[in-house]
Amino acid sequence: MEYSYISDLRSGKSSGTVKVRGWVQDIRRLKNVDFIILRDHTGTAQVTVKKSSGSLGVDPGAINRESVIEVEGENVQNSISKTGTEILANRINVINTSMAPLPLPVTDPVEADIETRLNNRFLDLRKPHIHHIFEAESELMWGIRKFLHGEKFVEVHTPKVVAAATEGGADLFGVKYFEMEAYLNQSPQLYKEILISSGFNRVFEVGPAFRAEKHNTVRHLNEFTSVDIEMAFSDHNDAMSMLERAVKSGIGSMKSAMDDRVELISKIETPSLPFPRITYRKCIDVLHDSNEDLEFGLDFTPEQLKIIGDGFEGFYFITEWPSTVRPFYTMINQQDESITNSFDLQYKDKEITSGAQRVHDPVLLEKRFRNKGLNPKDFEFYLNAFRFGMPPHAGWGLGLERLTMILLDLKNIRETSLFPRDRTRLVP
Ligand code: AMO
Repeated sequence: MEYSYISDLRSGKSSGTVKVRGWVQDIRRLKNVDFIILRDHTGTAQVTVKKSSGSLGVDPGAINRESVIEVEGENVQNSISKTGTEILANRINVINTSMAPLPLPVTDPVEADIETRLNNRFLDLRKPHIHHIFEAESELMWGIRKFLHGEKFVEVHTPKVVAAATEGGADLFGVKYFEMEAYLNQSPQLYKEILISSGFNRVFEVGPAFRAEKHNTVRHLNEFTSVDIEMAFSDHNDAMSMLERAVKSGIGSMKSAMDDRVELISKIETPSLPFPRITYRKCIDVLHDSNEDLEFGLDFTPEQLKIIGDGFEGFYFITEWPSTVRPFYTMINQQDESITNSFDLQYKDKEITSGAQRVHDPVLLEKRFRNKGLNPKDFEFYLNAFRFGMPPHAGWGLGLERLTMILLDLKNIRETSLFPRDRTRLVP
């Protein structure tokens, strides 16, 4: 007999005698009957063990919570049972016993603090509402992937152990690479651009990015998942259009797959396009009007982004960032050299994505390196790709954990990373 998932019992897909397996979430013992709440990744079912049934093979009272068992029995629809599904057990087999007590309860209504939860992440992830975050993230990513495939992007995989910094030298993790000095990559930026010179018209990558940022905040991880694209013969406006459509596709996928699992997701509105845009200069005016002054050429603080974000319902772009705050690869605006053809996608006060048209002229690129105090010689492998025919190009990098966090209205980015890496956490 094949095994059923618990959701199949509820939907009526499996009926009669069934076999299910999962974790013992709870056991309630009454005089003549024991109830086991059995959980698999699709839900919970009540397993009813009549004391008179005798020859089940095990004593339910001796099974520790969170042990893995399999149950064979009759599936009956039961509107009285909390789970809506009842299995009258004929046979129970304990596959693997859990130790007791549990270091973290799986069903406790009072949530433990985040550090205790992360220390015991394997148990924390068994909680359905925590598990659903990652199913939602997967659906979100699937919607973005599907969209990019439809737009003829090629998925690529670039090295994570590299010789040069892309997003500023200070935030690099150094690693020993045999007799050479190496770093963990901060972004696939240089490689995705090289691939444009290699004749890939459109590329995307979903992979880890490492930032040795020392600050411990609810928005930063030291290893995060970067969703990157790069497109040839394109500018920042093309990249923004691709981004808003990718985000919409991701949200659509998440909503249609998760509606019944996460109540909150049904409340997320599918955004209408195009997303509103505001220039950096206009943001300074907004800040000025609310008595917060910012000098042109500096980055916004979280408090300033909150004031700017208050003017928008949801997603919006901040465009035309000053060249002082954008990396060397960002294209200078042809009319005004103090600004760049760049953008950030914001949701309220949170930055989700950075992107830009890139410099494609190798002479200008060398100048940009020098202006930023960098030595072009350290980037020869990158510069070479610009010297033998590089098309104009543009792209963006999106933080997957941040997007999931804002969509699910979670307060800490660690909630959206399975095994977060932060300033003090390297285990599990
Ligand atoms: P940037 O450095 O702005 O741009 O990063 C892009 C996006 O990645 C996410 N992100 C982070 N998420 C969690 N923790 C962090 N420490 C962290 N740092 C960044 C954010 C951010 O918007 N090469 C460019 C992209 C490009 O122009 O294509 C880059 O990496 O959501």
